Amino acid sequence: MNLATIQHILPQFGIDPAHAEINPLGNGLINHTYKITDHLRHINIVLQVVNTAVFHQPEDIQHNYLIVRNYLAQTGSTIALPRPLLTTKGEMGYTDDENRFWRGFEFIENTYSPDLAHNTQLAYTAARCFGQFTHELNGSNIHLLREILPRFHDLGYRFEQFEEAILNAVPDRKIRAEELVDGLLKKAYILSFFNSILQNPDYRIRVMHHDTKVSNILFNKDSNEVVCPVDMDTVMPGRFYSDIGDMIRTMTCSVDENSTDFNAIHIRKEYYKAILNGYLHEMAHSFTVEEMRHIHYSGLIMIYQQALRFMTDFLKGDVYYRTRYPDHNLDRARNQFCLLESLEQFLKEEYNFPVRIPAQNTVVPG
Ligand code: GN1
Ligand code: MG
Repeated sequence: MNLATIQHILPQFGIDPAHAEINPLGNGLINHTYKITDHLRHINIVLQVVNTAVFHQPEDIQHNYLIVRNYLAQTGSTIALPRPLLTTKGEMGYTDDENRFWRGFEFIENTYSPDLAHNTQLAYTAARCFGQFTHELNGSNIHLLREILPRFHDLGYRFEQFEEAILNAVPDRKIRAEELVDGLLKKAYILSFFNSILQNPDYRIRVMHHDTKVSNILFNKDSNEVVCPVDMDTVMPGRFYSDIGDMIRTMTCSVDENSTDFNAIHIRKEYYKAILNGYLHEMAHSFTVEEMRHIHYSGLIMIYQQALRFMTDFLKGDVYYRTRYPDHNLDRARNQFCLLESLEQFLKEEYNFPVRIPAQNTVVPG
């Protein structure tokens, strides 16, 4: 986003661009986020432009945000989400002439968000934070929440999109991806498990964050305590595997999803356990017996899904994720595939997890 565009928007939020400093914040693949320093009023705000090609109804994001924020506040939760900033017209956001949706938040001072889970303590703390989030929203009315991105973490849907992308692939990309595509097709046992839970009421519909990277948590700079989770764009109804699974995906590996050092990709046992312990510390009593039993499927589902999504985008010619070089999505898919294989290996060794047996009656030890 160029500077002039942002400057042009600032008056909508009551900020004089002549006295404002603009700095990029975070590194999301979908939305752009900025820290705006208003030198006249001596305040900082967070300004975000929501990608409406992905989020067709940004009002729904704001709707869910208010419901969740109010519920947490009313029930005395320690999770206090940033106050949304209204436009000068008193609205929750501003749509510009190019149909981009802009919204603002209070900037919470003296906080930071880690780029990686640098130690197991941090992984544990992050897992507790997202566990607490879902746990404390247990009593809220899930029907009030809108499904912001339909079928977002629906593995069946992601697999369908993957199959469709194979059929219609850009020819030279299809060739470059062939071996990996085959590898991905062979992991469809995870899909069988997924399909088996869909109509089963023992797997509840819960409020899920759906993007549980450690960089989506604010920590206090002095105490290093959690302040709150952020990036609520995908807060909506979901199932047990989403949040813990995405933490396993993003925190158990020593390198991130953009790394091409494929040999370095492996599940770090202590991190896996820290995430499980932290999440279950908050969620164990909320989970049903079935959810607890199949908790180890969480990482498998989420890593497999992300591999399929990156591969799908590669085959379609990079239409969704922001990329920095031509094979970026292919490399990301390979990265996630390596992580998936490492997780399978780890689960087998550590929990004697029978990942290849049809999942329906699988009992997960310990
Ligand atoms: C996207 O933009 P970001 O980084 O918050 C994506 C997530 C993926 C992630 C992969 C709306 O999140 O689902 O896991 O990239 N969000 C959307 O890095 O598709
Ligand atoms: Mg996000």
